[in-house]
Parts: sequence; C-alpha cells; structure tokens
Amino acid sequence: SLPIDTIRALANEHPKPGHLHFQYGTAGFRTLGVNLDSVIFRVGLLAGLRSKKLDGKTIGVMITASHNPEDDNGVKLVDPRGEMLEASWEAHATALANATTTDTLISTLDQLVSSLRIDLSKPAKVVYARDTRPSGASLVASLEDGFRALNIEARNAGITTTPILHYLVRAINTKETKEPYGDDTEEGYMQKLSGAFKKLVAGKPAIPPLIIDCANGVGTQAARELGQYLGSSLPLVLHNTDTTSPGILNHGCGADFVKTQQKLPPSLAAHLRPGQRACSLDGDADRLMYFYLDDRGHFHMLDGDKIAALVAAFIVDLVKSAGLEEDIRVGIVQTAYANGGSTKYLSERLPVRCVPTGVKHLHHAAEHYNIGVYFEANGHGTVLFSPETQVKLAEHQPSTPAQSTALTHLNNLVQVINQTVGDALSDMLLVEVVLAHRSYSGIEWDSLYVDLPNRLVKVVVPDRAIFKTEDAERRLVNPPGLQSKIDDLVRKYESGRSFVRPSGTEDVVRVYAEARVRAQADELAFRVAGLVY
Ligand code: 16G
Ligand code: ZN
Repeated sequence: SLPIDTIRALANEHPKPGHLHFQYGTAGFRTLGVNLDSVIFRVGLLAGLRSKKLDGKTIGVMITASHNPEDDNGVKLVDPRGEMLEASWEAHATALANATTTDTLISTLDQLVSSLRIDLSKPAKVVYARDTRPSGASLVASLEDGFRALNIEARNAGITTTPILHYLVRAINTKETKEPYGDDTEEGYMQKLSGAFKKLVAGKPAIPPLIIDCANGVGTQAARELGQYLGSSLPLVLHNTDTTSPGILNHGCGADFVKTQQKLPPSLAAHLRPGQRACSLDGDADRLMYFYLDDRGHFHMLDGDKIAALVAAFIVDLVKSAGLEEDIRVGIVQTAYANGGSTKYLSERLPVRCVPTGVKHLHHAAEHYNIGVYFEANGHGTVLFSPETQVKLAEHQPSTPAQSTALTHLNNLVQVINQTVGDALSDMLLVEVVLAHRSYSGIEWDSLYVDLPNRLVKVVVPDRAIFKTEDAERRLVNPPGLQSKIDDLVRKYESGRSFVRPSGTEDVVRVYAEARVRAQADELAFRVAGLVY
C-alpha cells in the first residue's frame, strides 16, 4: 500500500494555495512559477504512479514554460516512447493538483491506485530536467520531494532542452531492445544528430554560417555543444545567449517573438546581412523559425508551414528516387493556423490533414501515414517514420545507384530527426540538409509559395468556455448563430478565411483571419473579433 506517513510529511511541506485552480492543458500545467510548488510535488507523485502502471518503464518530467515570460513556469510529463502523456491521464494530473488538503491528496492517490489497478510493488523510474528559468531550481526540489515520497528511482538530467529530455526518455526505455533509439546521454543525442547530418551533406559545397537566436534560453548550451560536434560541416553563430541576466529570456527575441511580431529580433539587426539566413529557437528549444532580410532590408519569415513545405517535398522526391513511391505513403498534418498558401501548395503534392491545435493531435494524426510530416505554423513539428517503414528502408534492395543514394539519404534522415517531439535543433539540421541538397538560399525556399497576409488577435471574453468548435477548430458550434455571421463576413473578402477558437493556454479567445491583401486580412480579423466580443 501507499507509504502514507512519508507522503503526509512531505506533502505538508508543499501545501496547495487555497485560491488557485490548476488544469493540465495542452502545455501541461503552466502559470506563474511562484504558484507551482504544490503542483510540481504532486506531479512527482503522479510520475511514480504512471511508471508503476507501465511496469517500471521510465517516465519523463520537464519543468519549463517554453516561450512564455521568464516568471512563468510549467511542468509536463513524457510517456515511455518520448511522447506526450496519454490524454486520459491529464484528468488524473488535474485531480491530484487540485486536492485541497494533504488528506484529500492522499485519498485522491488511493482512488487512482485502485481505479487504475496500479501494482504498488512495481518499481518506479523517472528522468527529469528543467530549463534556465530562475524559479526552476526550487521547483526541482519540490519535484524531488515528490519522488522521495513514493521512493522513485529518479535520474536528474539537469538543465536541458525539452526535446533532449524526450530523447532521453525514449533512449532509456529502448536501451535493452533490438532497436535502441540512441545512447541515453546528451552526448549520445549530439552524436546521433551530428553524425547523420554530416553523412547527409557530405560532398555538398561548404554551408555558409547560420545565425541562431537562442532566445537567451536553454537552447544556448545545447546549440553551443551541437556546434562543436558539427564543426565545419555547419558553422553556427550564436546570439541571445545570456541565460543568467534577469528578465531577458524570450524578451524581444526567440521563435514566438518572430512569429507573433513578424519581425526581426532587434538584437540581430546589426548582425544579419541581406540574403543571409538565420533562425530563432524558443525558450525550451522545441520551436524553430527561420528568416532573412532581402536586398531592401525587408524581413521575410520562414515559419513552420514553410518548413513543412520544404521538408515534405524533399522527402516525397527521395521516396520516388528510391523507387518506393508505391510502398511508402507520405502525408502532412497541419492545424487551422496553417497559412492557406501552404495548404494549397501541399495539397497539390500529397495528402494533407487538419487537426485541432496541440502537439498530441498532430503527432497522433501523423502516425497514420508511413511517413508523417507535422508542423504547426508556430514552428513546432517533426517527421515520423512508422516502424514498418523504418524496417522497409533498412532492408530494401535498391536496383540502381540512384536508388541506393536516395535510400541512404532516407535512412540518415531517420537518424537526424528527433521523432519523439518537435525539436528546434534537429529541425534546423533537417532544414539545412534540404537547403544544401536543393542549393536553395532562404529566398528560393521562400518562393515555394506565397503566404497569404494574416492576422491573429486575442479577445478577452467573460467566459471562453462557451466557445465550442468542430471541424478541427475551423468552425464554431457555440455560441449559436455566431458561425453564420462569421461566414457572411468572410464571403466579402477575396481569399478570405477566418476562425475563432478558445485558447488552451490563456484566458482568451483567438481570432485568425487571412485574405489576399494585408489591409483586408487586418480588417477581417478585427470585424470577426467585433462579433466575438
Ligand atoms: C501549446 C502547444 C502548442 C500550441 C499552443 C497553442 C504543445 C506541446 N504545445 O504551447 O502546440 O500551438 O499550446 O496555444 O502541445 P493556445 O491554445 O493558447 O492557442
Ligand atoms: Zn517551446
């Protein structure tokens, strides 16, 4: 049975603030760091139960608030294959986090153990990490108390990126199997990615230096380390690398700044020459945005949609060149935020599916293809190769030298891509491979298709829970009548499209609009926002 006395003693040191309600949402738990002590302690307990339930497999815990302000923090659980926590357990996390007293916490634990039929005699193993936020250290201590309370075998992965933690979880759990994911260390990750990258660009002309905006976050040290492994195969020039001065994480820089402001981080202005490509990571290095300045100094953004288009077309071509187009189906997964220009470009080339916002939806939909490419416009995404496809690629006998080369490239792509979750550094290597193979600069990449001008606005409403959507969040079913008013407006705009959805991470409703010209996209967004308000 549960070690009640130990749990009670430790839980009393991490009381829940009375006035707060916590919700395990699309990004796990996320709020001000100072409010998270009790939540993180309880996540430690839950991670132990999850591991026991899965026969002692290692579960991941990541403490980060990603692109959000420095004072925020958050926590997410990672399942044994390196994926997001199974959806049905989100409710268990929420229940534990909201138990008001130590007694209710213990009875909630008891209920979970019996309703989920958890065998408490099983071992529990966890690997955990945090980003560079100032609240991180004390939250890790709360988490460790949670581990202590359930006698969990815990491995501290230190300060590292979200995708590296996901990698470690998968690597640890596949260590003794026929298909180890990689060495279960940060060096193992670096070696796997950089090794495959070097093979993929061998024989190509030297790649010019790439500027990376590290958002003053945890991506800094990982990018620095990766740069050493890459050597001259990809020279990296790092900016926004100050992870200790207070207040500057994600501030005026980073992938979310670039996407939402659609402009150059001011700190890069003196460093970026026209035509030179650069990219931004977010605060935990799981999102990536590319950009460049044209000859007139105008800013051009290459977002998740552009990355998806670049990568998917490349993979489709390789599959054809390998003589496998009859055997391997490549598909794309997007959300409603995907630019209409990208959806048109991609639909002409391969199957495209639209799913609700949030990585778990994209990831699961991508698993239905042999090779599934998923990217959110915000720069989060990856490519999944199904297990059967990986076997096929490894065992297929090519009949020409050209087929053989394409096959080798595909097998190396499997290695360079972090398939557990979106990974800014892995995605960056992927992009650089395609640019090198296509001999593209940012300009040619950008011209694959033209983005429709678009606008995203936030609307604060009294109760966002009344906004209910269908059709992958592209249509509202509630409040009644609102969707037909939106439809009437949209019809008045050339290439107009607009949708309204409640945010999963903030207490707001989001309105997206696009149209043929900028002024029309802005106008449509504000008129739809007017209907919502
Ligand atoms: C979270 C999601 C991200 C999504 C965003 C939407 C994960 C790991 N992250 O950051 O995919 O784009 O939420 O936020 O699932 P919103 O619901 O506030 O628009
Ligand atoms: Zn992130």
